[in-house]
Amino acid sequence: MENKRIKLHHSPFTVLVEGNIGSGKTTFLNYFKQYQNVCTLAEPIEMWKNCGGHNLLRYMYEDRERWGFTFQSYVQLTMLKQHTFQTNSSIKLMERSIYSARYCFVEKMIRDDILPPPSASVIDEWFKWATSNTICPVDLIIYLRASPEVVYQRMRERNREEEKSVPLQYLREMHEMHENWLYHKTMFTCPAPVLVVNADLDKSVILEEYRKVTPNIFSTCL
Ligand code: DGT
Repeated sequence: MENKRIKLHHSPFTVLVEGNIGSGKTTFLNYFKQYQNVCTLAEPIEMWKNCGGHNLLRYMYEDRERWGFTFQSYVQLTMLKQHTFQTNSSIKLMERSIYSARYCFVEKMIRDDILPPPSASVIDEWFKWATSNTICPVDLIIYLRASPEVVYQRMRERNREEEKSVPLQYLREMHEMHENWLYHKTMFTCPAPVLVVNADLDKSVILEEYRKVTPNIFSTCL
């Protein structure tokens, strides 16, 4: 029988790009596409919008109580696929992670009573198994730190169909989840050192900000 165990043949320097909705994670990843030894893994949002023909992202925003567990289960699976993705590049940049899914989004659902305790336990058992089995290694976290008002404006401008009903208050609350985890470090542990980037800056000047952190990403892995 074929051995289907997950083996990580090559372990690249793995960087998680984290930050609130609309903080510029995709732009950050796109900036690094110019480097040949960097593998960039965008968030699997297209998969969330089409799981066997079902738009789970839309369902989740329409009825978080009904679809919260379904959505987070699928997010966790798709994130695990990203974490275990094999590359020969020396650096792997990932948009979000199994960690922000659990520590920010699932945690918010638990606090809002969206996820009943048994459902939260199932997610947690999977999460604990995955993160204690060295299949989700992390070396550095880039935190794109942006104010809720700025990301709200960006979210409105990009006009993603599924996000039309997302209020500023939700972005404020998600901001707090990210802040407590990655900035104040009062909630959960960080799986790697955190580098904070001012993500409020306008697109015209943000590339300069990205340029500043480039040595941190490259030097540590050489
Ligand atoms: P960017 O490039 O910083 O603008 O990134 P976004 O906003 O395209 O990507 P992200 O991950 O912040 O959010 C994409 C959408 O998916 C957004 O509506 C929030 C949602 N989302 C992402 N991960 C999770 C999750 O684990 N749970 C829940 N409930 N929603 C999530």
